[in-house]
Amino acid sequence: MKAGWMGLVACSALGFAAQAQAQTCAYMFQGVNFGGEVLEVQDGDQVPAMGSWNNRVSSVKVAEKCELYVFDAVSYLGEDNRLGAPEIPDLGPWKNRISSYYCICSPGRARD
Ligand SMILES: [Ca+2]
Repeated sequence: MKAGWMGLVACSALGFAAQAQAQTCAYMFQGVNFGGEVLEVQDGDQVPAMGSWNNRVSSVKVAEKCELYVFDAVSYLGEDNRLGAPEIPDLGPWKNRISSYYCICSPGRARD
């Protein structure tokens, strides 16, 4: 039904391999323009429920070669979106809406 599920399967395999060398995949911020509290997301992270961060992310930074997949509902359900731009200071229609996510970086690429 959703293209995101294929990515989720790939993410599970890649995320497992990435555990050994945790790297920052993205940062999420509660305020626009990267303000307020910040949540660091590691390569391979899969978060089906965000607790106090539910519907509170307003801006994000995504590391180079990495992609952050976000969902409107918990457990990777609802509308989804792929965020690959390096910096998104205002999520616009996705502001205060993300309820689950996973983040994956391309394998075999060196990043700082
Ligand atoms: Ca939501």
